[in-house]
Amino acid sequence: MSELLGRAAVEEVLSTHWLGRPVYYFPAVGSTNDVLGEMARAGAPAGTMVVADFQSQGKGRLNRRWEAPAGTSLLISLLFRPGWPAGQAAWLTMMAGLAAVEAVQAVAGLAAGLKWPNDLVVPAGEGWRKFGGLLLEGEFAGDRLESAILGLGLNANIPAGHLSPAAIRATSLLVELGRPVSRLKLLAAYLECLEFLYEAAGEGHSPHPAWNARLVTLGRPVQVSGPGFDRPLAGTAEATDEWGRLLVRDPAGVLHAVAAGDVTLRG
Ligand code: BT5
Repeated sequence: MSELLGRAAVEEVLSTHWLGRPVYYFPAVGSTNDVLGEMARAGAPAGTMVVADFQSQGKGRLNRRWEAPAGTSLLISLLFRPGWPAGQAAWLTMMAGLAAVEAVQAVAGLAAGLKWPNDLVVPAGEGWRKFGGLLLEGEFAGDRLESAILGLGLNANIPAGHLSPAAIRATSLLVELGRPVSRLKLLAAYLECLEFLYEAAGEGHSPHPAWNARLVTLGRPVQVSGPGFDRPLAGTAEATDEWGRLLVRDPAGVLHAVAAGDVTLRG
């Protein structure tokens, strides 16, 4: 079992100016995104963070579940109030993915990648194994992203036998490295990097090139499925665009820009 979290312990390691402040720590919650969502509606400031050691109703996309044993993971949500054009919302997921793999590299020495659109993965054979995921929930006012809750679940120290049985190809940093990783150090590194990227984005620096370079899915035969598809789209994942859409070339040569979905490798 890794070190305990807790508000004081988190505050002590934070090196950010505003991101992750104030900190609200809960030993157990339903979902950190839901708790922070309520705080946001009550006027919480940008930067507010909710950290938990256990979630009974952890959420993935499309009402899927995010499952992690108590005290083993990073389960956090951050509040942003960007005021960006709505189409730019995916930048937050991009920046968070980049910050998470940078943190994993810096703290654990593990080269990680990103699987479009929101997975943290390590390469494994021809494919990958997932050790984390991001969940962005936005509130829009007209064409503006008024506020956004950015959730991160990162399997730091989940032992092999305790990975969610529902999860396909799940792993943890502990499983990959054979030793536990400090969740506090990971958290501090994640926030520092994310704050830097967010401020750079405010000055017009797009996270897209760096994010695109970390994607493990490009140039490969894929199948994309999801609520927006009558049947799965098969093709080659050629590239992504500035707004995070996956550009898939089908066998007839038509290029499809996919905003949301699930990607699996073909063949
Ligand atoms: C995600 O969704 O990957 C986003 C996960 C975000 C979780 C964080 S935790 C803090 C914050 N508060 C919340 O309530 N949520 C966020 P998606 O791409 O839809 O993937 C969900 C799928 O991942 C599930 O259907 C399982 O197959 C798999 N899964 C569940 N738990 C997992 C785990 N611990 N590790 C790897 N895969 C898992």
